[in-house]
Amino acid sequence: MTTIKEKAQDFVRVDRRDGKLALAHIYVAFIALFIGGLCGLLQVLVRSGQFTLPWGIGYYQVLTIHGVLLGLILTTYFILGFQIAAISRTSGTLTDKQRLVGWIGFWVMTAGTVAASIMVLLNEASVLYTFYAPLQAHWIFYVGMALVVVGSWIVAIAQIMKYVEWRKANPGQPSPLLSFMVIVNLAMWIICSLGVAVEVVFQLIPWSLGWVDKVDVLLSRTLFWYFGHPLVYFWLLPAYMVWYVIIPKIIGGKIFSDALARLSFMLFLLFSIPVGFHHQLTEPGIDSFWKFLQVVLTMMVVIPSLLTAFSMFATFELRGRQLGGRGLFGWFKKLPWNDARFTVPFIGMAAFIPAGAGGIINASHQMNALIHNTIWVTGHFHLTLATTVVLTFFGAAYWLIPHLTGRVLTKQMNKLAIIQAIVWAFGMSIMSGAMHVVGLMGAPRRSDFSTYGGAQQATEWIPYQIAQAVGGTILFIGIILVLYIVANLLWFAPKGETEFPVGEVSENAEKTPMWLENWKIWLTICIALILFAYTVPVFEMIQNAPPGSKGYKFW
Ligand code: HAS
Repeated sequence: MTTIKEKAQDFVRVDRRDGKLALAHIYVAFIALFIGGLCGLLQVLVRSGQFTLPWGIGYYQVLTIHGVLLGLILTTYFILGFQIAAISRTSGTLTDKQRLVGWIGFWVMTAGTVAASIMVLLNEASVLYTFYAPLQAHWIFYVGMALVVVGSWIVAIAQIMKYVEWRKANPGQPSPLLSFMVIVNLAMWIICSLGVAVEVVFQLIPWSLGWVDKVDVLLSRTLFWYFGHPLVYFWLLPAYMVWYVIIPKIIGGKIFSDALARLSFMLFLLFSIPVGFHHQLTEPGIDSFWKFLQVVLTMMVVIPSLLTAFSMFATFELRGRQLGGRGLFGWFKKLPWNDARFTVPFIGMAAFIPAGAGGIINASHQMNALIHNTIWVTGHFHLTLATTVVLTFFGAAYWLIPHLTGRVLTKQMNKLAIIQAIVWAFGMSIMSGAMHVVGLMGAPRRSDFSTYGGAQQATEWIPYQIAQAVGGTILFIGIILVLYIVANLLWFAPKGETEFPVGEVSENAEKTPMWLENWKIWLTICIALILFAYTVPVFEMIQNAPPGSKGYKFW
């Protein structure tokens, strides 16, 4: 096992200039965590029925800030920052041109974030993070969100340029695993975000500016969910990068199989996009055959997660046995439980077992009818995104930030980081557990219970709403703790060298076949699947659109 406080060694360091670009993203991510987390606290208090927001602040305004800042801004910025560092670490320092492209993307995204945030704060865009029509926001909000997407493409281009350069310089060789994973995630992101870009540019902006009177709601939701489901895998895949590539090094083990890791990422590219209808199973206007098809494809996207579970268990068991663990579970005790870089993401992994089971329930058409639009769904994504993914990001921040700032995670901070994760897991178990249970009792999500003195609430829901407030308050303490550790790592921790750990592949693993990196094959299958799943239903939506909602004469 590598020690927590690294001595000056021959680490491969991320170039300081690339590190600055990565850190700029990470700063924005943690600012978003603070503001978004505060709004989360306000929300659970309002839903408990015991608290009313002061100064005329609206519940949906707070909910929009929470969802946009945590679901869209924290994630996108952290992921792009992490990926810049990962590409620079494994494929080499960015050229000046690539870095400049990265900075341009960063500033475009940030201009968009500021514009959209101002509109939400002014209560001109309380449309939630899904900005479903017919809820309408100020046009500046939509332009801001479009800039965030376009900016992210520009940052992505900088990373892709480096990868292409590496491939050209090393013909016939598989690229470094971490770089390959970054590029799969970006390919998925670019293909899926085209959907939301079309929705925003061709439907929502013209409508919010009054250029068209109506908007085709079904089409706009379809374009959103074409983007929205792969969006959740855009969040998940960087966590998987940490699990597959970083964690084996931290525990002193090896990557179980490079080929298996690549295959699982490629399966995500194929199956994460043509599944958006599983968010629209209750919507009329989509033929049940297409819903059925996308439910089948959703079950396919579970497979790479099962491969990941298998691979992680194998890595842990092999390492535990190497350290002398005996019997069925003896190896488990040998893992480095006192190292936050391992334990924090591990808690996230463990949470993914019930979280993933919940996802499978959601995707099953009949069971979806029970939970759709209930707060069960909110419970689901607080386990997946706000626990599995977020705890993995926190665990990664504990070595990434000191690596980039030239500092070290001290023993005290390491201990606090483990406490933070336990606090988080405890608070989340209460909050998300209560959400799941009361969701099954029919409690709706996204409902403002503060009006009419909470009269819309069924009395049997109230104890669970209070439990959510208790869990949410504990989670907010978790946010304060993580921000304290991050501030320490940014500005106050002792100077020193921290490793950016990158695992090596086990010598027993099969050689990686080159077809796994043949983009022509994979992108062709990916596009064919999207066309198969979406062409006919979208054509039918446009053909049967309500009068006036097509807006443009050329439709
Ligand atoms: Fe989901 C709704 C289906 C995964 C996020 N999901 C949402 C929403 C969000 C979200 C944000 O089909 C709400 C959107 C909204 O606002 O309306 N989801 C799935 C399925 C999966 C899934 C099938 N979701 C995620 C992930 C997310 C996420 C990941 C974020 C990061 N989801 C749905 C559906 C809906 C939905 C429906 C719509 C519901 C509705 O009606 O509105 C699958 O990908 C899950 C597969 C995962 C597994 C788990 C594998 C386990 C692993 C851990 C191994 C652990 C180890 C540690 C090794 C099968 C890899 C050892 C541990 C020890 C304890 C020893």
